[in-house]
Order: sequence, then structure tokens, then C-alpha cells
Amino acid sequence: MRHFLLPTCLGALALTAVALVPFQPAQAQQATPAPTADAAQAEPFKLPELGYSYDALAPIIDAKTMELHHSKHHQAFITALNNAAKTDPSIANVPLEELVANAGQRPAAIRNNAGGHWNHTFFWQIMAPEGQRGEPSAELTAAINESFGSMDEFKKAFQTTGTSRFGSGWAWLIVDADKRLAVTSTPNQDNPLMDVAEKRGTPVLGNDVWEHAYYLSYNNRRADYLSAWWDAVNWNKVSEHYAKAIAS
Ligand code: MN3
Repeated sequence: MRHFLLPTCLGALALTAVALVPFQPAQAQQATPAPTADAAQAEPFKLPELGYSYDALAPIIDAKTMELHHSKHHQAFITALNNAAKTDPSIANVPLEELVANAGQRPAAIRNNAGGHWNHTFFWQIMAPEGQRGEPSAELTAAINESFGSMDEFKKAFQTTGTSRFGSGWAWLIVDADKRLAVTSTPNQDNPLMDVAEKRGTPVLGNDVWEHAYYLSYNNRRADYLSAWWDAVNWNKVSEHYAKAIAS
């Protein structure tokens, strides 16, 4: 009797040990395959990195607003563009600037979503965390003084333009065809690079005045958001944009 007991106990232990090993599907042990050329082609538009953390601009722009704005709103334009590229694969090989410049000749989905992608990519770069914002260059300051009288007058004009944009859109500082600075505004996700813009030019600075850009912290007070926003501006980048626009 005794010599039967031991193997039985061992057998039970062996069964228990087998039962404790979690089931692993065969494919889980393989390395994730590298994306194929087809997969890359299917999603030619990608969400760019912010370059700073979601809370880096707080309290001027709170972390939750930044997270939703970047990972949901900006991503939505990219998803829609990638979907549009499935219908019309030729857009995958067109530079974003060109999609934007010829927006009026393309379907509304391209105009809106290429505009949204370009505008937000630009927007993230012209803001920076504290300590990395710099000051307007001497050239930009001189041009602002020449066009608006002073930095304060420029800011007032920009805020008024942003506040009076009905519904959703953007306020811009642009270099126009005469290489002069001007403040302008576009509806929806249009921008001054577009053939459909009322006043065309090269954006140097732009602020998103859609409610999603400010509502969590500022509620309906768009004017308060516009006036607080200056403290988040990356003047190093804005000055760089100005120098390039003047040289082009
Ligand atoms: Mn936005």
C-alpha cells in the first residue's frame, strides 16, 4: 500500500505544478514584427511629440487641457487624414505644406484635417516651458514696433482679433507678401498659408481660439486666455520663424 502512495502524491504535485503555469499563446513568445512598408503607407501622418510634458505650461494652460488637445484633438485630425489617404493614396506623398497651400482645390476633409494637423504642429512649437521661452529678437521687436507702434499695441491687436473671431478659429501674426507684419484671423482650421485665406502670409505666431484650447481653465473667458497666453510663448521659436519668413 505504502509504495503506491508516494507515486500518487507526486503525480498530484506534478498536476498542480502544470496547472500553475499560465497559458502562453505561441505568438506571445515571438518578437513583435517590424511594421511593413504597407502599414507605414496606410498611416502616413503621425502625431508629433510635444517636446515638453503636458503640465509644462501650467497654470497658463493646465495639464488636462494639453493632454486632451494633443492626444485627442490633434490626433483626430491625423486619424482623419490617414483615413482620407486610404481613399486617395496620392495625398500620402504630398508634403503637408502643399496640402495646406492648395487646400481650396481639395475636398473639405483635406482642407480641415491638413489644416488642423499643420496648425497644431506649429502651435506646440511656439510655446515652451518656463526658462526656455526667451525674448523676441531685436529684428522682430523692431518690426513689431514699426507695424503696430509697440509690443503692447501688437498684443492688444492680436487679442482683439482672437476675441472677435466668431465661433472657432485662429489668430495669427504673419509676414505678408510685402514682408510686413500683420495680425489676421482664420475660421475653423484654415490658416494664412491656404489659397482660401482672406489674407495670406507666413505664420510667425498663432493662437488656437477654439474652446477646447482653454475651456477647462478659462470657461467662456476667451479674452482672459488670450491675455494669459503670452507668458507661454516661445519667443526664441517665434523669432526664428520671423527670420526665416523675411529671408524667404
Ligand atoms: Mn485646437
